[in-house]
Amino acid sequence: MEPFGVVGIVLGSFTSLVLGGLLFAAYKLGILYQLFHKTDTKSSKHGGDIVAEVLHAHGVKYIFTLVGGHISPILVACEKMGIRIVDTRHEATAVFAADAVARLSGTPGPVFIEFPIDTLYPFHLVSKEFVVKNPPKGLMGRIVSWYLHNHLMNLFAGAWEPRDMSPLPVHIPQATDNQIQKCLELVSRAKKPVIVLGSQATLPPTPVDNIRKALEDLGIPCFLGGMCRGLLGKDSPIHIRQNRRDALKEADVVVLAGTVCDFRLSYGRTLSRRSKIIAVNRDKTQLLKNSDMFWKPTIAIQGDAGSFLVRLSEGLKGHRCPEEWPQSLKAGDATKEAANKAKAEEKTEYHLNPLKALHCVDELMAEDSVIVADGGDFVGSAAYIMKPRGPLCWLDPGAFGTLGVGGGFALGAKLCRPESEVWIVYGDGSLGYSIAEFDTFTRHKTPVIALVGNDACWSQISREQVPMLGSNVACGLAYTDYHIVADGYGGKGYLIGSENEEKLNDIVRQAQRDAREGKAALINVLIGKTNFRDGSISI
Ligand SMILES: Cc1ncc(C[n+]2csc(CCOP(=O)(O)OP(=O)(O)O)c2C)c(N)n1
Repeated sequence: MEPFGVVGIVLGSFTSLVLGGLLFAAYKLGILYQLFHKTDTKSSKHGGDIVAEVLHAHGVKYIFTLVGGHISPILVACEKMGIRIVDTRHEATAVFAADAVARLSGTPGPVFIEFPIDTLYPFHLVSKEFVVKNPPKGLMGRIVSWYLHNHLMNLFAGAWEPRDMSPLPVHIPQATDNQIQKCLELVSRAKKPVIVLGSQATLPPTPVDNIRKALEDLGIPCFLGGMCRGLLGKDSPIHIRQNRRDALKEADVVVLAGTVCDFRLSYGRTLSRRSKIIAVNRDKTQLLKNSDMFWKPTIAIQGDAGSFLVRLSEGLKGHRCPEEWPQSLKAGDATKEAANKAKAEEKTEYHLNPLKALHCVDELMAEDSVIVADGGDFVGSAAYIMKPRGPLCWLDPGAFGTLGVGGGFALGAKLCRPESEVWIVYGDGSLGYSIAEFDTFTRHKTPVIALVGNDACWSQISREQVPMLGSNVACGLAYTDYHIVADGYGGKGYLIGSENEEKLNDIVRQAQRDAREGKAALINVLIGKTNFRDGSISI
């Protein structure tokens, strides 16, 4: 090879290396992007406007918030767009309110998005922040200034170009025809089938009323947990509320529809090895949780529980579960409920029997009521005694029992269902997290009703901490005048103790009237102790 040729090749590859490097740097620094997308330095538009446009395009009706400069542009733009801004007294309430709206309206779940603040304000304000007060002298100073200017221009390059803001499709896994066929065969042969439904079964796309109809057509006894409480209405012949453990031991086929084998089903140990188990869950990890260790699915389907139940009932048209089975379980319910009623009439050593207060509200509450559960023992009792009247009429924090959801859930629920009575059943401990939201209920005209079981104690914890560890440390509260706090925030507060126990019904009715007239109400019921919750999980 000629010596000049060698030099030429070496130079050629060096030049392309340099060119490639420059191109890469221009790409990384956004210089290439700026060649095709201009920066409008005169526009007063800002990133908050784009967020508002996207939310609007997604049909968002409410924003729950607690204001801050880092989100002001979003709030102002959303308000202009006609989205209602509901400002709360604690951010946690804002999040719980959004969660409630998602659950009641069908937006599928939470998403976290973080915006750097310089993406949210208009060019003329952001550009001021990019001016270096004391730039270094010489070449370094020039490089820093150029870098910041370039970053600024890049940030706004093409920012206001039209773009598609419509919602992205959601992928929902579904059972295959083959899986459905196998399930039809199992269920059609079953003598004692049981369906256990968890919150996931209420998620879109299947409307809850269609799921209810499917379950009624199947005639299979159902246990309803989480958001499914109320799915079958108040007095359904196939809704079984008590003795779940015994029913599951006796069942020959169990359908876990969106239910997870976590601590609530003793990690799957509640299921019998003799039963055929059909498990349906959208999420694979949840679907198989603790399987092979404590339980074994006969058929495990990664799919939507609601759609599965509808297809099951369509496939089994004309077939019904033998009547005697739900009837025998229902008889067990009647016995247990009669015992609960009798327990509610027992006198506690001091103050009111908590079960009595719960029975009273259950009997008087409106048929369209939404019940929000926030607490420990008092709320645990409510879950047995109060009967949600229909689908999506019960909101609780779910598996972790996170205290503090009350104010936010109720706020979201009242906005979604302004005509409905919204009840919050609170323990006195959990009330403390969101009592300040009575201010929000007043300002935003969302008159809900709170029933507070005030035992001056974090009872669910105390109940086991004292016998196990011999101390009540950190479990004590006081019989605080929470009703006065509600008054102070512009609501209506009532106190019920043993001395005015006979007024319980009247006060509940008065609170209902207050809510209809636009005032949030709080009934502070001083309660005594019962052994109703002994033996239940308390962590
Ligand atoms: C955010 C949060 N903190 C702590 C707990 C633990 N915890 C579970 S039940 C409970 C007691 C609740 O007391 P209260 O609301 O007064 O209801 P009660 O049990 O007295 O009826 C506590 C502290 C929890 N579940 N969530």
